[in-house]
Amino acid sequence: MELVSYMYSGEWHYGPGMIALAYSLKEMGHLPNMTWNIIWSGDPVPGVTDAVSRFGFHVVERAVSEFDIYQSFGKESAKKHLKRGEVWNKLAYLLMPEGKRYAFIDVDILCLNDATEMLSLPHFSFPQVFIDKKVKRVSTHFYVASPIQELYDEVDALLPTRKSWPLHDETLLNEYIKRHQEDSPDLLNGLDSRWDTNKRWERKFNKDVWRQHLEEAVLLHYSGLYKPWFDGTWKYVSEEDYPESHALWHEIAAEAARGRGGVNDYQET
Ligand SMILES: [Mn+2]
Repeated sequence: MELVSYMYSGEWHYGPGMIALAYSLKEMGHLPNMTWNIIWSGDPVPGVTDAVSRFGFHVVERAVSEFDIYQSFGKESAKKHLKRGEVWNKLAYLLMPEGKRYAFIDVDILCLNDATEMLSLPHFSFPQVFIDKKVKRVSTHFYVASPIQELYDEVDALLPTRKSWPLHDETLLNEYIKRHQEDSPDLLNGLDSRWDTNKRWERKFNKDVWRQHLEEAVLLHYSGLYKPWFDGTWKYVSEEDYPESHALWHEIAAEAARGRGGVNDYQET
């Protein structure tokens, strides 16, 4: 089992998120030393790899541009439908060598409780979320899978047929699962809400329910455009306020900075 993450290295990069996640996976998650494959779109953000290595992960960097990610799947005609590689980032595990299980993890996540169960999760373990009372879809900020040639080929065939992907890679995966679940009802290992706790629940549930979720959460996802580390610097979106979740992130990021021997170790760019 290895970890895989995709990192965008533009102006609003996720470097601080990755460092806080690495620290939390070690300290709260009790994960053993693992290989963490970081797939960079563009140049690596300085300091991130060192910080993650210092927490005990063996970092393997793959510098591929968004275009390379696309190209590795072939199909020239699909190029025009791509926006910043969004369709591909959470399918980045498909670029990894076959024969292993990978845990793909977004870097806008904190680990809050023991995550060692992750090591024994089977192929195609996804959190499942309801889009309405009946229909479930999988969510892709964290999942465990082995690269599948068939999925790779289907993505390649599907991409040129659509102009937009409302949920980007999630749309692709959900379509794939829908098509194959009839033949293989056991295709999917659905994960419970401990793997899918979201900062937005801070306003969706009352305080007691929200805090109960936090107590049990293995992973807390900071979804949406506005990330806690953008505080005071994000000029495009006036995003909603999640004071408890954001305070928690800052608390853990500060601990992570101390754990690395000082906040100034990490150079913001
Ligand atoms: Mn995310």
